[in-house]
Amino acid sequence: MEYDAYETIKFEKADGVATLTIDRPKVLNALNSDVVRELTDAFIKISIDEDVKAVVLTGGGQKAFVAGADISEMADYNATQGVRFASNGQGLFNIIEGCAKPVVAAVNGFALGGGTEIAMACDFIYASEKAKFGQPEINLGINPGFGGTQRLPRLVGKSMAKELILTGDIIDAAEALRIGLVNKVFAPEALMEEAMKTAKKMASKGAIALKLCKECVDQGLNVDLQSGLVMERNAFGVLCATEDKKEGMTAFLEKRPPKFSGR
Ligand code: CO8
Repeated sequence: MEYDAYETIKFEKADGVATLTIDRPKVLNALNSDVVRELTDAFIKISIDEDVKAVVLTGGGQKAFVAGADISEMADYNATQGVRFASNGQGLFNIIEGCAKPVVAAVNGFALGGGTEIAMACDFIYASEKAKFGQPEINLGINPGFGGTQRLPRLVGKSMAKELILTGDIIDAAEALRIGLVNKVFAPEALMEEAMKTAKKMASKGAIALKLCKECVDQGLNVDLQSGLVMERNAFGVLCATEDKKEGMTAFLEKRPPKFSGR
């Protein structure tokens, strides 16, 4: 797979894991149109790159994951430009959520506004003890426009989401863990290693099973229980027809680790 020569993000690929680093540390990795465009391109390619089985998304430099959408770019937006930027951002976040491969957000510092929003579009979040989360858009006279009003309540519940969105308060990693926004918190120097370890563990599983598990959880949350169960049993039927299912069950019975091919 040929990837572009990106300018605002770094792309690395090793051992089945793609690491994407949003890399504008001078402005705390703020998301401008270029970052949104380059990440969109990278995630579309990752989705069809058979060498990539899992993804880690993080921020460049020591201080930030992403300190939000780029305020200097948005400052002069009119309504049309605002809708376009929000719609491109939402499109990217939908692509991340819908990516066939699991995506771990490794939040290494400030994750504010669009930073919390892009992390929530990933499958789950690991955070450094230095991480800070929040939706401070209310302080700028705007609303979270990259999915925050929708994904945050789904993750932490309606009341907690409203308190964060309506006050603009910033919370630390321990509070984010307590309210269920992040899965685990690590010392800053351990964060990437732990995120990579988990990404590699997922990369060793069957690719079709990973994709269908992810889809059943994500799409199941958007429908009623019975419809979700229909999705689940149909996914089960599909997986019963894969070589990976045969390999997984044969390996169990032969008391050896499975070697999945993704077929
Ligand atoms: N956009 C642009 N530049 C930024 C951003 C940002 N979001 N955040 C930080 N920067 C820049 C600063 O301007 C500064 O640049 P310079 O050195 O040229 O002055 C540099 O990064 C370093 O930042 P600070 O000096 O401010 O660093 P501090 O340690 O003092 O403060 C903070 C760190 C607390 C993170 C502070 O920078 C801050 O409050 N940043 C803004 C946080 C914020 O409000 N984020 C939300 C943005 S809005 C958003 O994300 C909406 C998404 C939906 C968009 C919908 C489309 C229309």
